[in-house]
Amino acid sequence: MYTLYYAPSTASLAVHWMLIELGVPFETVKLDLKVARDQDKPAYRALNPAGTVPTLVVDGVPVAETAAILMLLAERHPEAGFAPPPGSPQRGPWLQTMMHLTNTLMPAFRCWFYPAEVADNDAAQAAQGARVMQVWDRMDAQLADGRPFLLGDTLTTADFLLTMLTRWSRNMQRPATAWPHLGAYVNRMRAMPSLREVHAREGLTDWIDG
Ligand SMILES: N[C@@H](CCC(=O)N[C@@H](CS)C(=O)NCC(=O)O)C(=O)O
Repeated sequence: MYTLYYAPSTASLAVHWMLIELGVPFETVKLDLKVARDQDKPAYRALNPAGTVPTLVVDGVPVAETAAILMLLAERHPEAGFAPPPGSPQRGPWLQTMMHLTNTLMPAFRCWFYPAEVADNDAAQAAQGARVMQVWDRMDAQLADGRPFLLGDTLTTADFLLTMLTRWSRNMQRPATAWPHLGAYVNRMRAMPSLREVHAREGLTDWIDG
């Protein structure tokens, strides 16, 4: 059994979306990160010492870190094909992409959204925005051959993660959708019923319709 601790419009969206796409049963617990600050309460810190969302409790065991949860779900549901199997040619590029998105792009966004955690000034925030745009350049180049998904012909965990992260740029001066190939990719992903469904379940109306 799965229980997802989430907050609307945050990093938990990728996991929430993947669970819907997998069609597996799960329960949700919604956290208020702003007013009640549920992430700081001892009961939640016992599940996730970092006090972040998402946390997915898997048969009683709490697991944090978005990329790790996506990869774990792919491993537990191999029939969905959301991760290239060990030993397959795409395994290396998939691992590389997941690590790149979680090690490079997510921290740049974290610093952009939480400037007080680093240097809270306009120049520092602009530097993080530039780091984000460098990743969009790279993703755009990867998608330039018209492949439907980030790693080729197959939907993988990298698509759940990348698409969610492109959403995070919606209020930036130059959002991910401004890149031609990345923008076309995002539009294809936005047509997926499961992505539309997770927006509805989380009460989100912006971005999904462009
Ligand atoms: N490295 C974590 C980062 C998750 C993260 O930063 N989540 C944010 C929401 S997008 C959060 O929980 N913020 C609340 C807080 O830090 O107090 C992951 O990949 O899951």
